[in-house]
Amino acid sequence: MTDSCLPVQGSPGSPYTRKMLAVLRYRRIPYRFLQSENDDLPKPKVGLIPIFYFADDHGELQAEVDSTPIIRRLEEEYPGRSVIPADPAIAFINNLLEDYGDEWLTKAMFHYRWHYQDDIEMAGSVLPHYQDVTQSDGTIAAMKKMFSERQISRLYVVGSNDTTASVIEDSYKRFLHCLNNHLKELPFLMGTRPASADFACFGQLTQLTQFDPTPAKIAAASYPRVHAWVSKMEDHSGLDPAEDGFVSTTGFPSTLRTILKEVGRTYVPVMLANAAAIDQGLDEVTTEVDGKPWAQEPFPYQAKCLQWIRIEYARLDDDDKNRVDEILKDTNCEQLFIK
Ligand SMILES: N[C@@H](CCC(=O)N[C@@H](CS)C(=O)NCC(=O)O)C(=O)O
Repeated sequence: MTDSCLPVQGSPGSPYTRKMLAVLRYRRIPYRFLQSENDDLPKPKVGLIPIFYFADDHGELQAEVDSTPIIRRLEEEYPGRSVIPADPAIAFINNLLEDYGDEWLTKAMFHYRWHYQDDIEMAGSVLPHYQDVTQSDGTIAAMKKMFSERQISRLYVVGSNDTTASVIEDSYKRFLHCLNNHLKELPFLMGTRPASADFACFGQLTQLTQFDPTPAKIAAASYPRVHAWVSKMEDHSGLDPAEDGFVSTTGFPSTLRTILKEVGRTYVPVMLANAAAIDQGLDEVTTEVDGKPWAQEPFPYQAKCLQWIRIEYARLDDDDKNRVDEILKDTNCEQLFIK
């Protein structure tokens, strides 16, 4: 390929786009950010953003989506400044936290954005401009209506409904609290250098703490440290990571274990109930989170995520598995691997 800048299509309002742009900046991978659709480029198999265009062996661009495997592919194609810890046990914990960011925090993001009137108004008014800021007010108004109605009608996908609203909101507040405490000790989730879990949580938090008015107010009022962390995460191209900057299983930070307990309280029961519902062909997932009822439609992609985590766990050797088990003991995350 003549142009060595990796083309990426996405939008500033997309948490996964923000996750990936921040990875590219931190890793110093040259890219070009396409903020609108380009008909000359191939379409991905699934209509999601961000889309990465990788050249194949013949130099033809192929469209890829799904941030988690793309991060692993970038690790292979661009050496240095890795966001995946070298120790397999710590890498496993990182992957679990990355999935929590991608698959659980996104529930809070989507819920707040399309549940509350102030938030609907904000997202509905601003997001349509991201395609093209010169669009007329009339065009924007029509898009605002269409887009908001579509997104509100899809709240069920992430499991936001009257039963789950308070569970999702309580979990967002607890996560901010735990992250804030952790950041008093360490600048990143996995140590003194950023890992893919940081980027996943960051992506969702760009919207939650800095865009959508209801969750942003909560963050600004009580967690200015987290607000600042999010702004800093956007561009760590100037950070020089220490080779041994990731945490280790000996002396594992207690504040990170507290975050894992939060993961075990919410993400774990819902991921398990979701996978069980899909296995049994049920049309509703029901469980309890934190003693409160949870009900949503099954989400097949999240059952796959659980399968990937289980495969990864099964691949750990005995020593790595023991060290992971020791960290996850009594966090409820260990339930993910008990069949
Ligand atoms: N698992 C995917 C999720 C990507 C995703 O859900 N993207 C959202 C935007 S943030 C999307 O494209 N939704 C489809 C739509 O809005 O039509 C990833 O990690 O990249």
